[in-house]
Amino acid sequence: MGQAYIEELSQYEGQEVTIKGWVYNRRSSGKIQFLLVRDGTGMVQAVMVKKEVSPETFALGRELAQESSIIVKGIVRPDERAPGGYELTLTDLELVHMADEYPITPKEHGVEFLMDHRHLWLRSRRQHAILRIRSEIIKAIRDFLDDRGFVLIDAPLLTPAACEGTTTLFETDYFEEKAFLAQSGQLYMEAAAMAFGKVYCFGPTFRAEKSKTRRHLMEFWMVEPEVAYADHEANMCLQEELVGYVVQRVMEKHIPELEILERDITRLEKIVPPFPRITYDEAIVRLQKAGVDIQWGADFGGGDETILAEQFDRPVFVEKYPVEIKAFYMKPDPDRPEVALCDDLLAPEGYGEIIGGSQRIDDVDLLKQRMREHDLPEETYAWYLDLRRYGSVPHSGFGLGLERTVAWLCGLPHIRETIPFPRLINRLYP
Ligand code: NSS
Repeated sequence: MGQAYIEELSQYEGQEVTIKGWVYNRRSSGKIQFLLVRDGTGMVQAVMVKKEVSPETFALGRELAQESSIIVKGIVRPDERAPGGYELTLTDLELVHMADEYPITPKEHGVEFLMDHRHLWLRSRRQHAILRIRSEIIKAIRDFLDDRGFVLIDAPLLTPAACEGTTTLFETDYFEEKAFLAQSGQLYMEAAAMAFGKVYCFGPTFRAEKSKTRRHLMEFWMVEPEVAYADHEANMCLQEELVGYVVQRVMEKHIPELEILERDITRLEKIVPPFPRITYDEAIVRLQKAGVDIQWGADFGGGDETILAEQFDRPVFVEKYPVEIKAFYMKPDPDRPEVALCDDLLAPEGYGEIIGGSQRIDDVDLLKQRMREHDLPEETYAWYLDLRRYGSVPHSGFGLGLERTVAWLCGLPHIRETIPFPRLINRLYP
C-alpha cells in the first residue's frame, strides 16, 4: 500500500495505493462521487461509493472545493475509457487543506485574467502539456550538443556592453558603473570557443523590446553554440541537425501532450533536414512577387517572415543579409562584401525566426572598423578584440530562441504561454 505517482499507476494494477495531490474537478450522482485528482504527474479519477466508505469520508468528498489538497487511498483498476488507462476505487480520503473558492474554473476566462493568475494557471492541463514539452526541448538540445562533444559554458547575465544593438538594453546600476542585462552570451562564447573548441551557453537573455507582438518577450531563453574553425556552411548544417533532432524527440515522447494541444502532427512529421535555403536577394524577389513593397537593403518584419515561410513546409534558411542591417560582428562575404555570412532560420506556419547565426569577423582591423561604424566604444570590447590577437581562427555560431521553438512545436498562437512566468511589455506580475 505504497505511495504512488499517477503516471506509474500501471505498475500497481489491483493494489491499493496512496496518491498525494489536489482536486481538479468533482461531480457526484447520489450514492457515488467522482473525484478527478491531479498530482503533477497526471490525472486520475477516484470513484467513491457511499456504502464502501465511512459516512464522514463520503460527506467530506461532497465538500471538497476545487484545488483542495488531498491524500487519496484506492485500488487501481484498469479502465479503457480513462485518460491514463486506470481508475481508482477510493477506500480512504484525507483532507490536507480546504482551498478557498478557486478563481480559475472550467469555464472560459479572458487571457489577461489568466495571465494575472499565471501562478495558478500553471496547474491546468494545457499549461502542463506546454511546459512539459518545453522541458523536453531543453533536454533534447542539451543531449544533442553534449553527445557531440560541446562543453556547456555559462555566460554572465550582467554585462558591460551590448551584443545585439544598443536600443534594446536593460540598464542597471552596478556600484556606480553602468551594467546591462545580457542580450546574448555570444561574445563570451567566442572566447570560450577559442579555449574549448565547441561550446554553448543556455540561459535567459534580456531585450527591452518596445514591440508588443506575439513573438517577443523581454526575458527569453536562448541556446548559443559556438564552434572554432567552423564556417558559415558548417554552421547552417549544425542548425538544421539540431532542429531536426529536437522535433524528432518531441514527437517520440510527447504525442499525448501534442494531442491535448490539438497540434497538427502531420506538419511536424515533415520537419526533416536538409532544410531549404534561399539568399536574402531571393527572399526580396519572393516578397516583391507576393505584392510586398520592399526594396533590397530593408530588414524583414514579422509579416514578411510569415510570407516567406509559408512558401515552404519545412523551416527555411535565409542567408547573406546586407551587412548594413546586421550586427557588427558578422563576417562579410569575401566574394561580395556588402552581404554577411549569416543566416536566419524561419519556422513554418507563421512562427517566424527561431535562429539567428553567423560566421564572425576574425580580423582585428575589420572588427575595429565595424565597431566604429556602430559607435561602439573600443575600450569596453578590448577583451573581445584580444580574441583576434591571440590565435584568431574562423568561427561561427548561432542562437536558437527557446520560446519561439516551443510556440512552433506546440502550435501556440502567442509566445506568452511558452515560459512559466512571461515578461511582456505590459507585464512584470506575477
Ligand atoms: O538576436 S538574435 O537573432 N541573435 C543573437 O542574439 C546572436 N547573438 C545569437 C548568436 O549568434 N549566438 O536572436 C537569436 C534568436 C532569434 O532567432 C529568436 O528566436 C530569439 O533569439 N529571440 C527572441 N525570442 C523571444 N523574444 C525576443 N524578444 C527575442 N529576440 C530574439
